[in-house]
Amino acid sequence: MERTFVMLKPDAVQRGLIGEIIARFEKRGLKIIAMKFMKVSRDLAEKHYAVHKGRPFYDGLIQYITSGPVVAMVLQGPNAIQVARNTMGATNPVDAAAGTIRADFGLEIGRNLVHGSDGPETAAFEIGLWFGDELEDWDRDVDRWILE
Ligand code: D4T
Repeated sequence: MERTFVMLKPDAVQRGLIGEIIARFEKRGLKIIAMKFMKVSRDLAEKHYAVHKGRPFYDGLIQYITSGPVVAMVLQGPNAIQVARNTMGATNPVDAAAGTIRADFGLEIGRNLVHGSDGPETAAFEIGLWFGDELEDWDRDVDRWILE
């Protein structure tokens, strides 16, 4: 089953949206197999966003992501990477479809509330970076009503 890394960024935490955002992933049917509430160190932020180093928004992005606690998690399910990204909406909330997290709660790309891995390799890298092997797969009784 596919796994993806999702992070509720500091604006989501500061605005009291943790519950509402996690509920959307849960209700969709994705299974949480790891989760932690934590402050992000500069070192972790730089590793996570290494692909963006040198881009004009990089410094602001590192500042934003290290500015307060985040909620990091690993979600599991069929096509979890794409399903999570569709649930979040386009990177820029202006372009996000109505009903997605970024459209419903956001206005600007620099405060877009959530992060989700963008492909299988990124997901493997990010899950390893944030959680190592601290994943807890579990039997969810309701799965037979979510997965055929
Ligand atoms: P994340 O990584 O936060 O889930 O976003 P995406 O995967 O959807 O988008 P991304 O990697 O292209 O961008 C990473 C992060 O940088 C911020 N950003 C991006 C920004 O502030 N200004 C910009 O012009 C871009 C392209 C938003 C998300």
